[in-house]
Amino acid sequence: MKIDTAPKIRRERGDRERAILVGVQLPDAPASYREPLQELAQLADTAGADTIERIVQRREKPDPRTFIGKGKAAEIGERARELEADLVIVDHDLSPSQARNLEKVTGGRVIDRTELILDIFVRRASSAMARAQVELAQMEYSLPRLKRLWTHLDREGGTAGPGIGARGPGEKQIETDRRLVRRRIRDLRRSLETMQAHRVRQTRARGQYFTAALVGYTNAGKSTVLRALTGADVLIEDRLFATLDTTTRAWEIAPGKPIFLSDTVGFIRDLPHHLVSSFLATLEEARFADLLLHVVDAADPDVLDHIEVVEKALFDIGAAGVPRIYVLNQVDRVKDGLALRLVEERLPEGIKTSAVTGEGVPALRDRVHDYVTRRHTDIVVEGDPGNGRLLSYLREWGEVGEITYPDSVVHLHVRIAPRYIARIEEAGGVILDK
Ligand SMILES: Nc1nc2c(ncn2[C@@H]2O[C@H](COP(=O)(O)OP(=O)(O)OP(=O)(O)O)[C@@H](O)[C@H]2O)c(=O)[nH]1
Ligand SMILES: [Mg+2]
Repeated sequence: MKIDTAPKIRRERGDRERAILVGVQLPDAPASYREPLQELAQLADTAGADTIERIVQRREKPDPRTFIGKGKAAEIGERARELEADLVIVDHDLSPSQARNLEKVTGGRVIDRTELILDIFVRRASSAMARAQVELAQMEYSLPRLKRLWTHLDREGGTAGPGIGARGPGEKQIETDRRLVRRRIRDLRRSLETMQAHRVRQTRARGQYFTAALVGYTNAGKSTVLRALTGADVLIEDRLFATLDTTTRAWEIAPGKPIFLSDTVGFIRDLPHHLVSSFLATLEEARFADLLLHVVDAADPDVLDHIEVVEKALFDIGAAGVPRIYVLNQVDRVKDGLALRLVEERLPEGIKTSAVTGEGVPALRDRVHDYVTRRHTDIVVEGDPGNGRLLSYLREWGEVGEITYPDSVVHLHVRIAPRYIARIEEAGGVILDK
């Protein structure tokens, strides 16, 4: 099959590509994009391309044929040749025909923001599940764009022109490829379902435990917070999308009181919808958590926008209703006190931390501990005095207070979270009193 799923940024022999970044500033762009192409440059860097020039064009609306104006596109092509650029990266989503037209006008390789993000995911996905999710997103993205690969055949084939019903070899090939891609999409969906079912079984096995998930904008410091809290040895990098897989760690919020804490894939403005839908399975971790720790980079000038992007994404994946604790991370890097105050105003309950210096980490742990135990209720459980299993279950999941021995039974006064009450009877206890 001739579907090109290789990374679009080529990095053979370890050398990096030279990219020109192009953005269009539309009137409705958020005012806060002080450096409109900053994030794109970071994405390009993560994918293996150096930014050699940034070009921003102001427009009322995108050009339907080329997105940027045709004259500007020709100019960019000129500049690309002058600077010996390898490719042009456009900070927007291009329709298949806009991408095609732009390549014609500039005379070089053009990729859009979605392709760039997909590219990073392709490079970084390492688990079977992440790889399948990325490939699915890639296939869905390329389906409407297959023609682009084959247009040269139409020209070379010398078969009937573009008349109605005329089909050159390119057309037939596209049909074949489309069928192959659709079949691959079906297969991928099926194997993802199987992997997902396995995951659900794993998650269920943790069902009686309290679970929390770290969520947030990419590069906010989620993995660093996971490490600071649990000591987990996870990948931490000053790169976008370092984490693509969910890592779950047991975390003792108090001696002998573990909960589970998961690190998740980060969000970004305009995350390609193919990726969101194919990564839904990974994001379920957030959806089914008892508590979210929304980590923000308090030192980022665009932090307020990032918070909105994440909140909207959480809404889209069905996690809007999960309670949250906000973590204002990277306070050690904050230089602008006023900007920090704005974040604090937006998130008055947030906890200021530095996952690097450790500042605020104990306060975060206490807050989570309070949250987990706040919902505890006091109950009295009756059991057999010889039932060691009951006592150890209650000691593990609750705080056992007074113990009395009326007649030949034992009464245990316990403070415990509602989620653990159901299993007391399985352990041979009878709940007397709530
Ligand atoms: N100075 C400082 N740097 C931090 C802090 N927290 C994280 N970092 C740095 O920020 C960068 C990103 O941290 P990660 O933990 O990888 O961020 P993430 O949110 O997991 O990012 P993705 O997995 O890429 O979405 C790394 O270079 C960290 O060392 C902090 O509190 N202070
Ligand atoms: Mg991470």
